[in-house]
Amino acid sequence: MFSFTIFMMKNFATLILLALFLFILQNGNRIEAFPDRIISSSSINQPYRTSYHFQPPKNWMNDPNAPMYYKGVYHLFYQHNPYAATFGDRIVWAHSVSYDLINWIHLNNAIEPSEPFDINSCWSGSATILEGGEKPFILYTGIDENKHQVQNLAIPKNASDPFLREWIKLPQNPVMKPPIGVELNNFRDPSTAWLGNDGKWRVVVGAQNGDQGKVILYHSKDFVDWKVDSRPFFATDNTGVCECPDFFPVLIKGENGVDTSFDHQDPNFVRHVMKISYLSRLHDYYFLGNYNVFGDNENFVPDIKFTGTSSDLRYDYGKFYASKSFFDYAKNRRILWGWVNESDSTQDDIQKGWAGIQSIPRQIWLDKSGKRLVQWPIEEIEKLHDKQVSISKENLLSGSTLQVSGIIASQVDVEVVFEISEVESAEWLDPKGVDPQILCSKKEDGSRSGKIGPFGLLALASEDLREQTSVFFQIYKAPNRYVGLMCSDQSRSSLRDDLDKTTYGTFFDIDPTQKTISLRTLIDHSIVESFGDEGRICITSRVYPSLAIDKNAHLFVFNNGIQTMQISKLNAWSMKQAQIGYEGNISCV
Ligand code: DQQ
Repeated sequence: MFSFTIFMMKNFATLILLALFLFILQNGNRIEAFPDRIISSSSINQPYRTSYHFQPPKNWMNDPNAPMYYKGVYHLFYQHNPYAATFGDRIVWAHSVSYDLINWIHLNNAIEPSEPFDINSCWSGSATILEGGEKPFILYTGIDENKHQVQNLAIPKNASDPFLREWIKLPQNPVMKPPIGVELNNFRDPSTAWLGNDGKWRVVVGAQNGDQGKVILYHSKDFVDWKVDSRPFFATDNTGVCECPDFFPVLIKGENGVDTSFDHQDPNFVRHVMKISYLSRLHDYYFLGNYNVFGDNENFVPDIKFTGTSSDLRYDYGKFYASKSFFDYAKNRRILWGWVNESDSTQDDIQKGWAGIQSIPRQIWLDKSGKRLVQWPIEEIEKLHDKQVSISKENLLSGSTLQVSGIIASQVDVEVVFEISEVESAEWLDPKGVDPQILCSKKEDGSRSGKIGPFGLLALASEDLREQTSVFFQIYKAPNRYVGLMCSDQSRSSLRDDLDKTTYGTFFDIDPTQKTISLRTLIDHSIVESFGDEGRICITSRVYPSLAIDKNAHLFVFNNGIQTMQISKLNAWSMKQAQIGYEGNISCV
């Protein structure tokens, strides 16, 4: 019999429900119902806690680690400081499980510093499931007794426990030490491994030497004894360390995902993605390209090299870092998680008692153009859809703002499709050398105006619009093509002035035959997570309104362009709270 500690129970009825829920779990039956959430996002003291984005009960969280699907259960581990709302020098792997990636049960920490090879922190890593889905291995970075970075292996104590509650560190640890040409404190974040046609496992690890960022390849026959490949698998100059490399195949056609070990030799079916988190920029960049295996020589060659300019491809042009994907065997899809950090001060985080949330898990696949990836919130979030309001075929005249009433605008999923007519009349802009982020921040007489756009949404807005986070598009005619600009402007997101209110933005290609442009935005108290042009462009921001809180938050659609825009359709759903259970010695804010 295991014991449970339940904190912050508001009433006896909830306690009974939770006990019943855990009793059923303990007896091996899968149930979909979760107990009522214990922390209320609408609490006066906690207006910025989210309702349906993943976050720990309290304290600091950063990178998602080792997401996986195992024996009917989704697992998310994450970098966590259990002692404070700030990053620390004893980072652990916290652990939560879910049946649907939306409702979660927080478990005890899975991996904590305890041995010479990880005594100063257990940093990021990944899971690989071996032996036909029966044996999950975790490779993670340990900060050892000398503060050097090494890679370690952990396996479940009891692989038949679908919750994988307890983990054992292997006696062979560390299984990788910084090789020659790699800095001792810049060697970290092993990826999910893949199996080559020669029966050997491969894994990549992020590293740095001088200003060069490197991704280093290792081989192993047994997953325990690893041999380094002395040639970098992938490298970029003047970038600094490559954190959290993620390397995986994507199908050329279709939205399904494939296992990381999918036949890597077949270029007719798959392309490869290398994602790097560059610490120097705190952004996640991805490269599409070829995975080459020529005898002993293996590398990844990107179609387009890193330029260090705004034309490099990113998963998200706002706040989104240290992301990790996994192949979901249950639904044949690849799912991406990313860490979304705060935009308030460390002092604010200490006061709130927490910092860091995860993005909504996103399904990810290759766009039909083959030139970029598409990301879309997993279908399961629709389970949280509550009251719906719709608008269709409504004209938005130049300078107009239309309120979307009848929903809880502080926790909403909204999708709007605008009709683009007369794209030929778009104003001229040569995007070469123009920084989209600066263009997004430009305001003429307080409100931008162009021919087609800006048009979009005002999220987490106060009734008088003094507070608003505006997510919008503007369309331009460029040399030989049309381009869209997508922006998320946080400059008026709060009356508070002690916040990072950087405006985010990017250019993207518009197909001239395209008649509509869509924007889906997930609003959740302090996060505005947007998917533009059917998920080809994502921008996530963190905002902390002082007026537009809970029931005082409003949602508007607007058009500041000269040309009338038609809302072809708009659907908005108030979102229910995700249900969160607690097991083990977990305490809440
Ligand atoms: N976070 C981890 C590192 C990783 C970094 C430490 C990325 O392993 O490189 O918490 O955010």
